[in-house]
Amino acid sequence: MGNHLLAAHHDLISRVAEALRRAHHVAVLTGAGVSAESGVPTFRDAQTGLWARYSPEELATPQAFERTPHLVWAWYRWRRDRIRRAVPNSAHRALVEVEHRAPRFTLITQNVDGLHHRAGSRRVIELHGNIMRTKCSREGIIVHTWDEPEDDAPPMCPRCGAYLRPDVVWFGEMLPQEALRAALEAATSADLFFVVGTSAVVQPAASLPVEAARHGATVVEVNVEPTPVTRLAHYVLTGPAGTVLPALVRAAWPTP
Ligand code: BV8
Repeated sequence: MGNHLLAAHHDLISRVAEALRRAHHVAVLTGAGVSAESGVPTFRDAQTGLWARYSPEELATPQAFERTPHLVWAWYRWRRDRIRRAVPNSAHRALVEVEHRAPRFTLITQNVDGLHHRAGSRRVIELHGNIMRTKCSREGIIVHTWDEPEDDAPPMCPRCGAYLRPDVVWFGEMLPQEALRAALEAATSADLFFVVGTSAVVQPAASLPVEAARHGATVVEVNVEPTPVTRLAHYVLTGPAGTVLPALVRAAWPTP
């Protein structure tokens, strides 16, 4: 990054850090970009290997599970294995620090990888569920242990025999009502709203920064590229979340 860019960036960081220090309620919406530096592929990353020929939108649906349960189950098992090997990165850790410092803090994530919890975040709203949780596809109850079948077939519910499925929200499925309500309440009451590492296209999550701005919040976007949120953000910090967020925390709360 050239010196002039660095200087502009530095000035921007200082102004956002000042807003962070003064904020009463900080709310943050994260997307796959905060887990990218932990090696968890984002939805926009080209899928690799066997999955290269599929797009997440066509696999993360009830129809796909209905039609090809083995394929969808195998995709989630592959993703769970990658997530188990991933560790939270400095972006996740910076958000834990903000949670400790802000008078009120709400973390709303679209991610299903559980890395915010593993980093130490406590107040986390998981809008789209959690890939490490598995439920009965018929009863919806969470199942903790099951017999892994020999082939790629999804395991059966020990109670009713229906296929098990990941406890995530698929396209076309309703979001968990309580999570969505809490996220909307946070977005409309926050005075500082961060949007970090999301392409901001998936609804209704992508409406949260719009609601926040409508209710007078200062909106800060952290991303490596422009998104539909960029035009409504008051501050746009362009760069990887793993670099920008720690720099913000250091500037807001310098440690001796
Ligand atoms: C609902 C869980 C309604 C599953 C996910 C037309 C047709 C059909 C449906 C719709 C339609 N129009 C709108 C819809 C609704 C649909 C939708 O929004 N579709 C989109 C594609 C247009 N939404 C839904 O279906 C939702 N439900 O609307 O229900 C309803 C109403 C009544 C009755 C019944 C139903 C459900 C949406 C939830 C889907 N599930 N995930 C799983 O994980 O397998 S969504 C999934 O993609 C993620 O969870 C995430 O939310 C979403 C987008 O991903 P991002 O997180 O943004 O990641 P992405 O890869 O896109 O971008 C990464 C960003 O990070 C980029 O900007 C990149 O620049 C940046 N980045 C990269 N590296 C870094 C970085 N930034 C910073 N630092 C870095 N290092």
